Amino acid sequence: MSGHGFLRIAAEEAFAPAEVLDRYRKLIDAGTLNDPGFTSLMGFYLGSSPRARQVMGRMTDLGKLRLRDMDESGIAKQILSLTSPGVQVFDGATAVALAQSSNDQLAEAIRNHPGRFDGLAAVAPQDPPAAAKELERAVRRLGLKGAIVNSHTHGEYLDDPKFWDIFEAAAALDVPLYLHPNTPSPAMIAPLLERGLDGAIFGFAVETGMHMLRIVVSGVFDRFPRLRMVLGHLGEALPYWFFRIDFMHRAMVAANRYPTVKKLDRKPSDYLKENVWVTTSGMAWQPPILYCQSVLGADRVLYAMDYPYQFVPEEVKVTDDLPISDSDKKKLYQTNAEMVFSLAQPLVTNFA
Ligand code: 1DF
Ligand code: MN
Repeated sequence: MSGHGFLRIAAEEAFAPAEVLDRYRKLIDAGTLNDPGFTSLMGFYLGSSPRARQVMGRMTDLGKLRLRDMDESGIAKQILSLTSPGVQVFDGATAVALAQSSNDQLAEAIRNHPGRFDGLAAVAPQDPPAAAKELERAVRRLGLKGAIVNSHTHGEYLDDPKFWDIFEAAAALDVPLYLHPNTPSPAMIAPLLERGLDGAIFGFAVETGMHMLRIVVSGVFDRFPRLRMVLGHLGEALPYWFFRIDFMHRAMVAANRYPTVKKLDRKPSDYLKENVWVTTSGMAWQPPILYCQSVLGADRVLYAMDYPYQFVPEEVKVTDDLPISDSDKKKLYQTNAEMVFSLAQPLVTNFA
């Protein structure tokens, strides 16, 4: 898998302990959760369709099968994370406990296959101080490289200051926070669900792009200027919107139109260019990859596959064949990920 002068690192690759999938099943069967997106999408993946079996058969594997698929598609390393929606659908106490056990299992898989895996910690936004503590444990004791949050948590978004312990911990530990998609929150899902647009086809991007914009306009990056975040799916469409977002944000601030829309230190797009990295997950198509490299810079775009949801081994050829320099290709596949996730950093083992 070498011989090109680069290693292919895939940055948004999912796994799930069987125990978490069991809990999803129980939650759906109980019928007590108000989250139509979760019920519909996870209900589908826990079912018996060929696609569900093919995805879930790979989801729980952190060994032979996964490594064989990586070898077949030329992936040197997966940066693993607990699948969406992580622990965010559970009650707080359950979520805190499951995040810990999932992170422990992830760390074990990383230890068992040196060089092939790294990982991002699951955290429970339901309990922000516990999430911050678990992130610290995951980074300092388990050697994980950051955290993942799967957009809304019970309909709530991270721009609410009650969640800012999580941003503070990520900034203090100097690790990135990956804002991964989730199905749209209950308050916005109905018209998407009616036409089957709630999931990865489009609803994920509507939900997650909006969530990132809420974070930007709320001033999170003014409060935490060194915070690094990562978005999948080539930035959930936001890079395409920079001009209009900047123009309208400025106009709204000038008109003093909303009490919640305040002047920021910088333009919205400045934060999206300088605090945010984007990955190519699920977007194996040259035009938007080249567009993102041109708008964000070649240092800001990282390769991801989105295994096992998106596993088409030949797709790697799309990125291999990009009409870009060898050095930009190495950034895309390898060095940007090494930089943003600090992959070379040794684990601090003397943390008490
Ligand atoms: C799908 C894709 C489902 C992703 C996911 O979670 C998910 C899909 C249930 O293709 O239906 O996380 N994804 O990461 O793109
Ligand atoms: Mn994904």
